[in-house]
Formats: sequence, C-alpha cells, structure tokens
Amino acid sequence: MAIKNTYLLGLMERVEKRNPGEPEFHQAVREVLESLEAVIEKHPEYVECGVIDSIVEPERIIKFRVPWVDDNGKVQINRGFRIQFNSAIGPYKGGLRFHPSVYEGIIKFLGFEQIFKNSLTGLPIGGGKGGSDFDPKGKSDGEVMRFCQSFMTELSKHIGADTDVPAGDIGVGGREIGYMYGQYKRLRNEFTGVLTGKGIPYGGSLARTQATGYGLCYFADEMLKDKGMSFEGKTVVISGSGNVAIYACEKATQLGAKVVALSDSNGYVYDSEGIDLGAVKQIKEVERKRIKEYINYRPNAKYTEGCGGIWTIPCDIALPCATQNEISAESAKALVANGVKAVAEGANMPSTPEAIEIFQSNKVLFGPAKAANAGGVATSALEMSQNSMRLSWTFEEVDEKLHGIMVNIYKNASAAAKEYGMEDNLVAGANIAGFIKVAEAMKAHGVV
Ligand code: NDP
Ligand code: 2IT
Repeated sequence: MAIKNTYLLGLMERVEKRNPGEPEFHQAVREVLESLEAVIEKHPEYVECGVIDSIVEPERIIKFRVPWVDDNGKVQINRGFRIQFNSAIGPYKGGLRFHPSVYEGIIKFLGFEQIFKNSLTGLPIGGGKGGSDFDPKGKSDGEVMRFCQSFMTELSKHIGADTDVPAGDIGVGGREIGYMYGQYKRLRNEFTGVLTGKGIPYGGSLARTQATGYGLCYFADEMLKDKGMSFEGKTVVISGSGNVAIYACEKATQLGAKVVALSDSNGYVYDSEGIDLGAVKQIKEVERKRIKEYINYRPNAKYTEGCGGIWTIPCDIALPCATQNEISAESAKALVANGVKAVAEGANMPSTPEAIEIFQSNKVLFGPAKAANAGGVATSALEMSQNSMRLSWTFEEVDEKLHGIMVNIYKNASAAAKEYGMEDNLVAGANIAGFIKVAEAMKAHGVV
C-alpha cells in the first residue's frame, strides 16, 4: 500500500523532515497513515480538528545523561530516554529497552506503536517508551545495579503511578525492574505501582512474565481458528530466546505444536524433535549464556552461526520474537516458498514493509505486532489495577483475563478491517481500531 491522499502525503513529508535520520520511526508512521486513508474519507473531522497532526508528535521527549562507575572504577556515560508520546486515554505506558542500538528514533518508533497497541487492549493506558544505549550483556550484577540506580535517579522525576508507568523490553527483565523499583522507592519514599513487571513479593502480577508470549499464541490461535486451523500438529519457528520467545514456545507447545527453532543475535538452533524448553530456560534465564549452549543439552540439535537463516527452516507458523526488521523480503519469500500458513509478530515491527506485502499477497495469515504482542502491556495494565486495589489475583484469573483480551483484539481488528473495506488485512484493522479510540479522546479534549 502507498499513501495517496494529499493531506496524508504532506503530513508524512513533515514527519520525515522534522525527525531526520530516524528511519524506524518513519516506517512506523507510514504504515499507520496508509491505514488511515479509508478512515479520513469517513471521518474528515479527524483531520479538521488536528488529531492526526498531533498524534505523530510526542507530547514530551526526555533525554538525559546516565553516569555510573564500572567494576574497574572507571566512569561510564550512557544516554537515557523517555518519550511520553500520547496520554489521551490514560497514563503513558510502555517498556524500557537497554540495548546498544538504542537512539531517539528507536524509542520514538516504539512509543508511537505503543499508542495504538495500548488502545487495542481496551484498557486505560496511553503510549510511551524509554531506554538507554547501555548494554547489559557481559556486565556484572553490581554494574547493572549501579546503572539502573543512576538511570532511575533521573527518570524518577518524570514518572509516577498516575503519570507514566514504565516496564521491561529488550535487555530489561525482572532483575533490572527490581533495581529500578528499589531506587524509586528510596528516592520518593513511596510504595506505588510506578513500574510493572515487578517481582511477585513486591507487587508484581502473576502471569506478567508469561503474558507477551502466551498472549501472542492466544492471538495466533484465534486468527488460525477463524480460518479453520489451529496450532495442533503444526511446526513452529520462533526467533529470539528472550522473555517473549521463551513463553511463546511454552504456549505453542501446550497448544499442540512442535517448536523446532530458537535464536539469539549470534545464531540459531534447530531441533527436529522439538525444543527442550527446560534447557533454554536454564541457559537464558539462569546462566544468561548464548543459545549455542543448547547443543550441549541436545546433541542431535544443530547450531548455525548468524541469526537471519532461521527463516529458511520450513514451518507452518512463524513467530518473530527478537527485534525490528528481522524479517526481510528475502526471508519472507523463503517462508512462503516453504509453505508458511501464518505469521504472528511477538517482537515490535519485526517484518519489513516488503515482507508484509509478500505475506499478504500470498494469503499468509498475518498478525501485526500492535495486536499480536499486546498481551504483555495488557497484563501490565492488570498489574496496575491490582496495585491500585492493593489486591492480587491468581495466575488463572490473570491468564483468563489475558486470553479474553487477546480474543477481543483479534475480533476488533478483524471487524475494523472489514468495516473499512480491507477484509482480512489485520495490519489495517489493528491500526484503525487502535486509532479511533485515541482520536475520539483527543477530539473530546480539544486542542491541548
Ligand atoms: P529479551 O531481551 O528478553 O530478548 C531479546 C531476544 O531478541 C534475545 O534473544 C536477543 O538476542 C534477541 N535480539 C535482540 N536484539 C537483536 C538483534 N538486533 N538481532 C538479533 N536478535 C536480537 O527481550 P524481549 O523478549 O522482552 O523482547 C523481544 C521483542 O519483543 C522486542 O521487539 C520487544 O520490543 C518485544 N516485546 C516485548 C514485550 C515484553 O513484555 N517483554 C512486550 C511486547 C513486545 P541477544 O541476547 O543475542 O541480544
Ligand atoms: O512493547 C511492549 O508492549 C512492551 N515492552 C511491554 C510494555 C509494558 O508496559 O508492559
């Protein structure tokens, strides 16, 4: 799809000029604006009241120095970010990413996506994202703690349980959230739900750890069922081996599929008998080692250096759960040639626009990230609810709510696609359904 509407073309040009050198942000905005062509034909008022011009501009960008001291006593300087993108329907909500590739454009694309994703959950959460170019890989626990404390010392001035509630993303898991929560509590002398993804003893929600991966499979299952298929007996390839990949692997297996591959940024493992998730959890969650180690647990498995080749493995269902733009046109062609039936995105924006085009034109069921991976942030919102009530729900209660939310997201995205004349195009459907709720709220608030 290309943008044809003159107003939207002009807006896209302004976004590119105003945010130079940020290709990931341009990519995310372009995809949404493409989907909105049909919406503004029906609702010209969204253009007239400035909602679309406003939605592509963050409400606030916070950028700061993060000084810390490494184990050799040397001062290290990183850069921290928090982008408070849109608060029309609730407090800013979105994860923190610690990865050397982080710069303003990455956080902006993620924050922008988060607006629509959070809206799709049906829960009252606005869009935000943050992070740092700090690389937790190879750092000691002490170094990670000192970095997190320094990062939170500045971030604490800008967040709050009713203002902005960060969580995890790449490189930020339970350990990092714990150190940041401890520092926030110490600085502010208050015990509130200012972060989600917390440990269970100090206000975390059961099932938050599993939520993104489980939610992804609940969404994919609904998408498959709608076309008379299921996970039962299917071969699945999952990229990544972090939080999202691990729990997607667990749920896909529970639903009767065989997951045959996982990866990290160095390479991928193929296990024709089905991934032994116990081994993966030991390697990744306990030892923090590389996926290559898997062959020490399963000698029949094969390790290949380089992560891109994972998409040449024949499969029925592909679940990209590593990072943005990990599926190129070439990878998409290989998946299609090998007969892939469905692709659902666990990572944020893992398929390039060319790859999406290839999947859609070959009638591969395609679940876009905003819809398919919304289970993580939805469960974060459930964590916020529990914190506000000072109560905690059982694993089963949270999991059941998560399941219901993912089914609804599928139904709403699918219905919106149909209503706007793009049946089965869940990219358009998710963008439209997510947009309309936020646009209505922005319109009601006036020019603010
Ligand atoms: P983790 O840090 O737990 O795991 C990330 C995984 O992706 C690792 O296996 C990592 O490999 C791999 N990876 C990261 N960057 C790259 C890269 N540039 N090239 C190749 N592989 C890479 O993060 P999560 O599992 O939490 O996040 C994965 C994706 O899911 C991200 O896109 C994130 O934005 C998205 N997401 C996460 C949610 C959550 O709740 N955590 C919610 C919704 C979406 P290595 O160890 O070698 O770096
Ligand atoms: O991309 C995402 O939705 C997340 N990293 C989770 C955000 C959250 O606030 O739980």
